[in-house]
Formats: sequence, C-alpha cells, structure tokens
Amino acid sequence: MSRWLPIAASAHAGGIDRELAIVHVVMLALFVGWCGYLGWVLFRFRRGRQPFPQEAGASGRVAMYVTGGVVLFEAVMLVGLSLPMWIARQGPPPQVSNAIAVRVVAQQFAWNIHYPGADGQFGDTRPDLVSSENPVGLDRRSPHGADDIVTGLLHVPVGRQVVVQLTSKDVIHSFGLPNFRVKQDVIPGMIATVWFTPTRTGQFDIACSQLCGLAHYRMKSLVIVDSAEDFAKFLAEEAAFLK
Ligand SMILES: [Cu+2]
Repeated sequence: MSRWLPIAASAHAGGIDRELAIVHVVMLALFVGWCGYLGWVLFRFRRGRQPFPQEAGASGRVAMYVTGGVVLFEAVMLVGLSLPMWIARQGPPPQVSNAIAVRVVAQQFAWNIHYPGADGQFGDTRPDLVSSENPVGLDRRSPHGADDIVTGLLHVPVGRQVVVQLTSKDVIHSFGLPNFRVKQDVIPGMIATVWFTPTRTGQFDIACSQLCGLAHYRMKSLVIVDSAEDFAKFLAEEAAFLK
C-alpha cells in the first residue's frame, strides 16, 4: 500500500497507512462478496426459472446470516479500527519535553507561520493589527511578542514533536500535509490543534485541502524538516532580522 502513497515522513504515518490498507482489503472482500451474490441472484431468479416476483421477499437463515455478518464486519471496522485511531489522533498530543509549538494562520490564499521565538511564548495577536506587513496581527509590544517569528515556510526539526495551532482569518481552509498524514480543517474563530513528529529531513508540501476560493489551487507552501543544527540556524537567522 505504502508504495502508492506519498512518502511517509511522520512517526504516526505507518499506523494510518496500515489502517488504510486494512480498510481497502476488507472493502475489496465485501465488494467481491456482493458481486458474487448479485451474480447468483441474477442466475437464481432468471425469468425462465421464476417468471413472477415473489412479494414475500427472501427468507431463511442464509440471508439472515449474510446480512448479520456484513453488519458485524462493519461494526468491527468502526469500533475496533477507526475509532481508536481517531481518538488517538484527535486527543491531546502526548506530553513530551522537547515539543515545539507553532501557530499557522490561514488566509486566502496563503499560510502564515508564527513561532513563539526564544522565550517559547506567543505574543498577543489582534485583528486590528493585521496588515500586509503583519499578516497575523502580532502585537510586538505585548509581553512575549518582541521575539516572535512570522514567516511563510514551516521549518520543523526532525525527530521532535510539532504541535500546530491552526486558525483562519477569512474562510474555512484545510491544512493538508500528505507526507505526514495530517489533514485538519482550519476554521475562522476556532483553534484546532494537530501534532506530528517528523522522521526524515527534506521538503514536503502543505496544500489547502478545502476549496476556499478562486486561487485555492495555488494555496500551498512547504514544510521543511531540518536537522537540529539547521533548525537552530533558521531560528537564529530569523531572530537576527528582528534586530
Ligand atoms: Cu484555502
């Protein structure tokens, strides 16, 4: 399965891919089963054998067992497979000491990336401060705002958990990172949190996955997974700009 999917670059990607593979195999089994059943029905109730419909419909144990079996099958998939993964992904991120936090503010048609800077705390943001020079409306004079970094590319360090707080300035977008198996709707007025741990360095796509307007198709950016040294260098270079 994984050879047909984008290169996996996060710690949880393997689990998602496994689940996708299981769902596809089970659905294939159901599809083949139903096709066989349809063929049998067409043959069994052909006009030569049964010229008139029977209004009472099908009865008997086999029909009951087959229907019950399919319902059970689907219930096991939902409760046994999908829900545990969904709960794990939607719950709070596992507490680790070296996680990095970043805000991502979507707008038609760009992604603004906001780092808390050296103090590790985000400065305040206010809608009335939003301008083309200050796309996230950062208040540089607020207690933690002076050292914050705002940029257009999402640099992250390899091997460290990244916790992303997502929000939007205008319409609903969707933060799609195919290589990290992350996709989350971004809704104005709400903060959605997603997290992942990059497992390999390189450049990967950020794509808006929700039709959000005329230029939706070019609402993209990059996740750049750096080594620890390169990430420190990136932060230092951005911090130097502020001086
Ligand atoms: Cu969008």
